[in-house]
Amino acid sequence: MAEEKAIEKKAKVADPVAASIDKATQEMIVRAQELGIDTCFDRAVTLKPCNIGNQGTCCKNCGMGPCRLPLGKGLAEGEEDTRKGICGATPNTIAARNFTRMIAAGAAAHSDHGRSVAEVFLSAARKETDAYQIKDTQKLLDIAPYFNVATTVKSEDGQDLDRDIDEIALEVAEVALREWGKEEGELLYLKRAPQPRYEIWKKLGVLPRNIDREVVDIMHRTHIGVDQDYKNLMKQGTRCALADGWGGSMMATDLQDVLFGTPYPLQSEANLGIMKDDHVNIIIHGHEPVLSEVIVAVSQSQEMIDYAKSKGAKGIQMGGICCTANEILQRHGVPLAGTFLQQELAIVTGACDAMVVDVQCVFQNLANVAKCFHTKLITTHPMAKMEQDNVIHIEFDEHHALEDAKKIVKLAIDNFENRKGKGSFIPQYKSPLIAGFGVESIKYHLGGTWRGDYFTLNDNIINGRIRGIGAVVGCNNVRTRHNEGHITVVKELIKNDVIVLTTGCNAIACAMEGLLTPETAQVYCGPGLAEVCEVVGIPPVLHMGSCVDNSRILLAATEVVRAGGLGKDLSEVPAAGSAPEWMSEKAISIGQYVVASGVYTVFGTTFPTSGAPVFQDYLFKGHEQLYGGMWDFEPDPIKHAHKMIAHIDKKRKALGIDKARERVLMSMEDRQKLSAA
Ligand code: NFS
Repeated sequence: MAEEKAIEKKAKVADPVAASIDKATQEMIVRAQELGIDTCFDRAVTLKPCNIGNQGTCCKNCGMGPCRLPLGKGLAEGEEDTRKGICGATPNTIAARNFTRMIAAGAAAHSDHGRSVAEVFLSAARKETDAYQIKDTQKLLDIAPYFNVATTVKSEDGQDLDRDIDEIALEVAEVALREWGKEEGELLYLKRAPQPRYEIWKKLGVLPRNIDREVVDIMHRTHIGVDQDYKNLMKQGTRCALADGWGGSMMATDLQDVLFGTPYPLQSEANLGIMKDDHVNIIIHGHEPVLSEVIVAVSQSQEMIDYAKSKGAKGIQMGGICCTANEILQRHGVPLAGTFLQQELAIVTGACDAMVVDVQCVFQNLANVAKCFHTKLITTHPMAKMEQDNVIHIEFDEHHALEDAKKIVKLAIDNFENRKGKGSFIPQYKSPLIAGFGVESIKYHLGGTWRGDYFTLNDNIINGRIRGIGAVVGCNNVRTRHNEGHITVVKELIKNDVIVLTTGCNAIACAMEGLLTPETAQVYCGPGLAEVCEVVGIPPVLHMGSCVDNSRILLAATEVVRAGGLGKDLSEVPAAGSAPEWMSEKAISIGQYVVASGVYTVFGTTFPTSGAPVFQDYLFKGHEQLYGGMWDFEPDPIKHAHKMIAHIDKKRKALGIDKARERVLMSMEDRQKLSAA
């Protein structure tokens, strides 16, 4: 009997190879299981998702429900859908309400992150803090006009004089911060989109008024008894998503760049193997770089390095998880410790002296895992605390940022000696990478010194060496094999000459797989893309930052339109979006603003509207008529990539550049035949 129970128990843990394609992850899953510590991979085996919620047709917006309307075997051709909730809500209404609420939550998370940055920016502009200064004055001058802030003043004799940079910073900070709650008008950054795109949004009535209002509007209209028309719900969903992509997220990126520096390509490494046995290991996890920036600076100070050495360590090794990882990587080269699904595993190494978290994508189970080791788990944000008693809360405030950061780093160093004799296990896997691409650096790299612009990229798309652009982004989802979707989609795209722009956990997955190096081009790319990468010296997969930095992808695509030859609007560019392993509400908000920006976007894993086919059809096909971009769902990664490629080819054909590609990709044999003829 006891034996049976043991077998039963054994059967309920994850199979490491089925759970992840990554060797480091597999080893750590095994180690956790040996130590009797459960991780998300094991919990996914025992905890099945709800099949009704999964379809988007469970309504729990009032106390009469939850009203659960599963689709069952589906509807026969012509069969009427008679499902309805207590109030009469149809599956379309319920799925649309749930979907728009996901957008609201996602937009709120990104945009509140943006607000925090704007607040710190204001403090810096007012010189209330020593920890932050304006680092990139050129970027400040570049963005000021979008906030209607003048960068020059007229002298008495009519000459343009440069305005004081501090004055500009202060005005930008004040105007930017107002974007969250201003009473009238529309978001200022919307005008950064190509004019025809802006006109579409205007015509359809989806120009966001301010950021907070669009979120509140969704919460109101999805309350019981308000909006009961799925199209009208999605109109607001779009408005809110645009407030994220072309508002909160875009301002987060820009203000971070001004404060912390605009990223330029740099080298680093990725995966759990970046941790070091003889160093103090500090893992930073979460999203907002206002804290991590200062922690990185403090941990690199001689004072702290000496202190670490005095405690017997050789130095301090920082590593990042999730989007904080991408932020400190792209600006400082701090290595990536892993993706969203590796957060518990970083502690299971036994070598993590402190894990510092702020907001978003942080597992509550970290506290339970930390209990089994010496690891100090430190929460830092007033909005994100944990109930477990082993968690230390050090509230971070920009006004005493340096002291807070010092306290945290010291705590980690003091904890180093508690690791002694307990044994650690760091999986020996890491890959080299190049990260830190953005609108500015693409301009430089693909434009060259003489023609610093997007013409070269456009030329290569027009002549067919580059087939198109794939934006592959988003999370890991434990319901699918860790990183398999990400890597398969990306490899299939570059094999077919589609250059990939990546952010978020996809960027980390690509880094772990070694795809973020120029050498990758010769191994995995089709001949056209390989040639371009070799000539220019870039990887075929460009790391563009964290998830709020998807705004960089929007602006890069806008530059492509501006450079000419590839249409007048984003919807005409041979490009497609993808989130092969999405899981978060932020991903839904991103998907919606990318679709509303005119881009075909495919999601993998699962789709949260499958129980409402009419509504889903509206997202998948109806949106194309409205926005020129639409959603799609494809869990098979190879088919997923080929749907993107088919869309890219459709756009090439519409632009009349499909023939060029056929010429470029002719084999040597074909060419010889031609010249013989
Ligand atoms: Ni994006 Fe960042 Fe990762 Fe998904 Fe979470 S880290 S903001 S939400 S899981 S990509």
